[in-house]
Amino acid sequence: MKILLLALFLSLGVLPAFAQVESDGPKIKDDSLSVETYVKGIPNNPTTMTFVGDDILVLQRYDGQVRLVRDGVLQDRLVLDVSVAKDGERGMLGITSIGSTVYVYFTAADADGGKAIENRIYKYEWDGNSLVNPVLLKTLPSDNFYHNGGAMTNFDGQVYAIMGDNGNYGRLQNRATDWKNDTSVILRIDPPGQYYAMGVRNSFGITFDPNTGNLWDTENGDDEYDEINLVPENFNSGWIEIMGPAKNQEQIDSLPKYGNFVYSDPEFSWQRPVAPTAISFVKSDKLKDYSDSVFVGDCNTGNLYRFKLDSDRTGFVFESPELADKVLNIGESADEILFGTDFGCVTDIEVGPDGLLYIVSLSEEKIYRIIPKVVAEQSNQKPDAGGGCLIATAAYGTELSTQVQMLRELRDSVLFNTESGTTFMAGFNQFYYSFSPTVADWERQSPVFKEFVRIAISPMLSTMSILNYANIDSEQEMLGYGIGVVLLNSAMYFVMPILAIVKIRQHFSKKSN
Ligand SMILES: [Ca+2]
Ligand SMILES: [Ca+2]
Ligand SMILES: [Ca+2]
Ligand SMILES: [Ca+2]
Repeated sequence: MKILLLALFLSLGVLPAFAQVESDGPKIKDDSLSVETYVKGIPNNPTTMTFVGDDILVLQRYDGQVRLVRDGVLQDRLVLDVSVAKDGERGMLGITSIGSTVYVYFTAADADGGKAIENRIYKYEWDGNSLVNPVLLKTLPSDNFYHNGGAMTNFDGQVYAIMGDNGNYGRLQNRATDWKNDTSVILRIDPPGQYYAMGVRNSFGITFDPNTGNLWDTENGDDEYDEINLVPENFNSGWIEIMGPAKNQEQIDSLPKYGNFVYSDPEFSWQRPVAPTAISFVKSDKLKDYSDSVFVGDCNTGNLYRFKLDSDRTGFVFESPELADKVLNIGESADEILFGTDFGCVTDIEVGPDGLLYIVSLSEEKIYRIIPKVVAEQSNQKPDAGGGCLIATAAYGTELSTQVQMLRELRDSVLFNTESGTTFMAGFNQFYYSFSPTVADWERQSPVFKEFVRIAISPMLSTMSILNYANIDSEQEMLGYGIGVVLLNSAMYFVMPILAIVKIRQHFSKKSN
């Protein structure tokens, strides 16, 4: 019986739990949450990531590649490969996306690891497999290997990028001397526009507060004062004259005027530099306790910081009197803002479409994720992560096709509603995932095979749709209808797939020889 059902539900499936808890890795303070390694072994300095649907695109700084993470697995095939410089802080630096439009920031070179030409921001289209149709939107200087910025974000259809001083010291750096365009600024990239902010030494993190629409950044100081800033439009962060809070009003008044940019102090500073990087707000049903928080990573100490926002979300609240001056001075305790440790060099933090918090660690070559323990346990018992249907998805090109939606509906509303359905899915899942990614890959590689699968699963899909129309609310009915549909399909789907897979295997092994 079980085998018959396995054949029947060939095209249904649920994500396996690839992620696993590491024994010695990052630690976090909140006992109700755990840290999982979501992906490991991302080579060549992973920097920033962006979500496209349920997939992650992650950048490799040294080789100019964009890699795809699908269902927690780093895919072999390339999404994009450009030539980048990799000395100092150059390389594949920033990525952000709006729907299927993806923006990438990198230091272009004549060859990987070669001579830097300039920093570039391209726009691409994500076709589900690779980044296509490149459009060069912006070139930026890369005169020096340091302070090349690179972090990008978007809000309300506007794309922003941040650029460091790159060794230039002129009017954009609060000096009344010659100056170079497009340094120490936050830029409006698409649509293009005037500088959003100036006076930034260097930065590896900008993000928007989804609740207020306010922009925030992290900034890297010289030998003291790293910063977190609320960044209103026409913000002047004060570099090179001021880093960290201004000493007094005279110091602020002495800044040379540039346009209508206005200086303000950071919301928080570390007197001893930690090299803060990514910054992220947490709007998530699964992490509701942190809706009033900002998470920040760093590259020097491996810490993950959590800051509590004040009621109008324009600054932080601290309990410790030591932090009342908004500065973690040398010798003061970071306890209150310390959320996690041992994350290595953090280069990106983002809430995924599943509401979990994802963290890229460049030094550990991993993406971690923070998940409520109750959610982790639930997904182990009932491994429904809302994905699946790999074969049908590949055959019909998109998860949004009516056929794939029908299968998903069937799985969620019919199968999971009965005990035998749920039990079946748990067992089926293991079996299905032993071969379905391979079949799905074949489909993507071969249009002929894809068409074949589409034709082959069509009769099954139409008979299975009976289950959706049938009013199944008891165990007997579930089994009754199930057996009926199985009998309709078993002859075809027992013999056919086995024959097909054997044939295709021969075909592909011949091809690869
Ligand atoms: Ca990101
Ligand atoms: Ca390359
Ligand atoms: Ca500043
Ligand atoms: Ca202090």
